[in-house]
Amino acid sequence: SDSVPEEKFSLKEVLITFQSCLTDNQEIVTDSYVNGWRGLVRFMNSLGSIFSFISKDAVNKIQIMVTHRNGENGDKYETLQSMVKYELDNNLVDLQRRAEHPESGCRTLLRLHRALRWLELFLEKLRTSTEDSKTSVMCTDAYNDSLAQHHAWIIRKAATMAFCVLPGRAAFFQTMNVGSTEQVVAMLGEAMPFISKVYEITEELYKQHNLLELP
Ligand code: 1PW
Repeated sequence: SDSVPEEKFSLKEVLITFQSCLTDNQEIVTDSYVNGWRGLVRFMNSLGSIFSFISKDAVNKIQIMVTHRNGENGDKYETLQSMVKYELDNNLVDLQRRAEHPESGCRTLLRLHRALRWLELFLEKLRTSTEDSKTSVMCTDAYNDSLAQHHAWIIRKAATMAFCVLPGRAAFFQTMNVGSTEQVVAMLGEAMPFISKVYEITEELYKQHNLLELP
């Protein structure tokens, strides 16, 4: 199912949404991708108010994608592949600097795509962590290996400060609402391949069209 239940939050439901992103011919369904991100935002918000500054930008980006999808040419945004083709064919992407199309689907999605890599690295660290591992350290390492290189100094500073107050590993696993530590680790083992697959296909799509550095 595409929907994320409102009442009982479970990270498993969120990760499964990313599974439903993929069509039979390996295209990524925009609505499912956006729904996956809605779930991630709810997860971030459940980590405490300090994370709301981080989720705020994701919420903005989600809204931009929804606006494209609900617009006159919404059908062109059905998959990420059709979006890229439509926007490039019609010169709707700022390639050098942000100008006429500061909120293109392509540049907006790229920001979510980069953040998904962070999430992937972080969850993988959590999955293979031990009892004495620190969530703040795992989260910071994942960030420095991915998203940080695309962020200005001030954002990096603020993000790194937010990570410091992440709940410890045990509390963090409880926030996921999946069950025991063993169940969390098993769930992550099942769900991570879907996130990785979605990430890889998007990365390949952007690479093919030379869009990985969009301003
Ligand atoms: C614990 C769960 C972690 C899930 C990953 C969440 C990623 C959230 C994105 C971090 C945003 C930090 C503040 C915003 C920075 C923006 O400048 C930046 N946006 C992103 C998503 O990286 C770049 O967007 P911009 O300024 O080029 O429009």
